[in-house]
Amino acid sequence: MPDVERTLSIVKPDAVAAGAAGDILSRFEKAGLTIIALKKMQLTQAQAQGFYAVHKERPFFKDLVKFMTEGPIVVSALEGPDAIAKNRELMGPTDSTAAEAGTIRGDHGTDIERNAAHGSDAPETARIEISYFFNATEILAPVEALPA
Ligand code: 3AN
Repeated sequence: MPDVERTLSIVKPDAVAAGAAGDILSRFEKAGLTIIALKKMQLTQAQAQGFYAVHKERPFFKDLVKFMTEGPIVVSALEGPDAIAKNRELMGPTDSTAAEAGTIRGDHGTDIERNAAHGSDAPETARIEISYFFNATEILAPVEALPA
């Protein structure tokens, strides 16, 4: 049995501006992932810098922060069997020019930076990234976790 995992997804400003947020969320649901938290927001510079802090020494950091703050994003927490790998498979590779048609980045991305979507890369980063955007009351708890 695959592990039931949670992952953080971001529909990035390029895909939101193109009106592709609904298509992208629908791909997650069709693949068996459940949206357990969802919001639309525009990141401040500080929020984008904090989210991508692991990349702060990389040459593309400044441009990445500029891109991620240029317009609204749609952030969701997804839950389901192998959610982390499944989301990354649906997205395709980081570089949209290398992504196959039928993947999110192949259909909605432009290049390595303007690549339509983000997905967590491991369980520990998923936990940190979900809590960066959602507090406990914003995440749908499984029924069995609710008090009787
Ligand atoms: P992924 O989002 O596929 O896990 P990461 O974590 O390596 O990729 O990179 C985070 C984000 O930084 C990417 N989604 C992309 O927007 C941007 N990025 C990564 N590598 C480059 C690069 N060489 N040039 C420009 N932007 C990049």
